[in-house]
Amino acid sequence: MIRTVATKPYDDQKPGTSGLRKKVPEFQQANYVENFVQSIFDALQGFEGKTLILGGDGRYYNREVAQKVIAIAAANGFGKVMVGQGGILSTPAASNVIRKYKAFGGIILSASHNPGGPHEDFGIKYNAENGGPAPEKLTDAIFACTKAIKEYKIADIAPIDLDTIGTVKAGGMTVEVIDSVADYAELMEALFDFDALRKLFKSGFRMRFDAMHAVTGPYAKEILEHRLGAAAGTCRNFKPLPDFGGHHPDPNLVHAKHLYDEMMGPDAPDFGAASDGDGDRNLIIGKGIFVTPSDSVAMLAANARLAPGYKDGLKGIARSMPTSGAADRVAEKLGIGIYETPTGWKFFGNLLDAGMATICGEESAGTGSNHVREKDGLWAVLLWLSILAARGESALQIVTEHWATYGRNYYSRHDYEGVDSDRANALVDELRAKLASLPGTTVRGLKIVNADDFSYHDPVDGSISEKQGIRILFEGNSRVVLRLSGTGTSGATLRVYIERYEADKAKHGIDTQVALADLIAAADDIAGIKRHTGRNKPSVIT
Ligand code: G16
Repeated sequence: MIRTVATKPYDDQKPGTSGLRKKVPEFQQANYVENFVQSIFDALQGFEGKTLILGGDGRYYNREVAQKVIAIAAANGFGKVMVGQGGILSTPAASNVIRKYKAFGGIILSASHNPGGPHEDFGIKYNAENGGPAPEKLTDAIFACTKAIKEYKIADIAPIDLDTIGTVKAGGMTVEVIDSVADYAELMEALFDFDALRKLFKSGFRMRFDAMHAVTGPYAKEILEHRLGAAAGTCRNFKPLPDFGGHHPDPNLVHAKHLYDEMMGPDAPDFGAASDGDGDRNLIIGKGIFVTPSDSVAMLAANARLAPGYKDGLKGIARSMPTSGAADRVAEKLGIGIYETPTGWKFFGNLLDAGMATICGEESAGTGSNHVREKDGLWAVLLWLSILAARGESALQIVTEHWATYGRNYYSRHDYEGVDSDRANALVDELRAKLASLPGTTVRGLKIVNADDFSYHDPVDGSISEKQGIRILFEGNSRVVLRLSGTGTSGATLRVYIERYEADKAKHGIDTQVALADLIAAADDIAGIKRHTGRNKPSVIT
């Protein structure tokens, strides 16, 4: 039976950088999930009888919400829901499944790298038929529906057994529980030379992969240990847990410090990597060398031809605006296009669909290619392994040689988390108001040549996205970028991105924070970071 249930709108269901993210208790309010899911369907057209993909990162509340989505999808007229076993699909795996089975779209239950548990974060996002995050036009339409919603439709069906692979009928709709890993592993086999990777591991190559008790555990175990023959124990923390073992599944130098320490230690394996809550981010650490995400996208792009999936070369590279310019130099050398987009993977979709870009990357530990329409943590790991295998060199050698060829972009991001929202907005407003007066002035001996608020003109659909980050450009191509995060759930997170380009090989061995010290001080002088936030230092430095 289908029920139509009267409801009242919530006024805070605006999707952020990547879907709606809130604390679990907020999602547990009466009809909160139902309202949002119904609003997604209200904003869409033409899905009657079609297939919806459903999966999540396995965090607390994943199963309950998966059941609700199925019941609401049935009541709204979907023909079929394909759901990952246990309600689990990594974000890139979900993107792949949407594309592979030509689904109408998909719902992904994830708050990505944010912590999980009864008092931590949850999230819901919609991906369209190209497998990518809903574009802004659609997220705006969803938000408009959440503000006007009066009722939702739900089918009275018994909870689906999400653990048993197979097909059942429910509420006039088909529900198919699929293996969460198989389709994704098959896609990776098509892109990479698994024989070459097996040889690498057979030769004694040692690796450590930390799944951080998040969704990539089963994927990494299957691909690295079972299919590629990496030694048992290569994958650590591989069992997905609803609270990620009490940790923060964010693969950065703070939350994956144990991996960093191991990789810098005397008995370090040859290669270390980690992924986040929903499997789209990656952390790459070679023996004795951390590779910044911005450098990683440049190095992957420069060497991608070494993997079969990219042997014909790249069409173009896209990076988010705050990501360093390292990839620009690679694109220039390869003679291909380079595109600078706002933060958010959704902005890459058009470029990938139009065949203008093949590899995309972001400073926030995200790299991916046109194989799906999301960033993909394990894909980045497999491409790095393919490059290491083909070149027969260590990560340290590859990085050093890359800098020698292209120059080094010293780069760091300073995050001020949980800042009072009014204070953070005041900082941004004050800075915006003085942008026009900055060019020509000198701060800490650094001459400002330009200052603006980034605005993106999508070359494919002509849409314009404004106020996407404040850029302060200094003489010599150094820059500072400031913006507020769109993924946090408590207060505001101020992100300060600092970058300096250094062509001289003799100056490539400086500690990053030392190399950027004057720019960091200048950023505070210009934006009044300490004054506005009341903080003496960032909460996280990456
Ligand atoms: C999401 C987006 C990314 C973005 C990141 C950080 O990643 O998909 O495109 O770079 O958030 O965004 P912000 O700086 O606004 O917090 P994820 O891994 O959280 O889905």
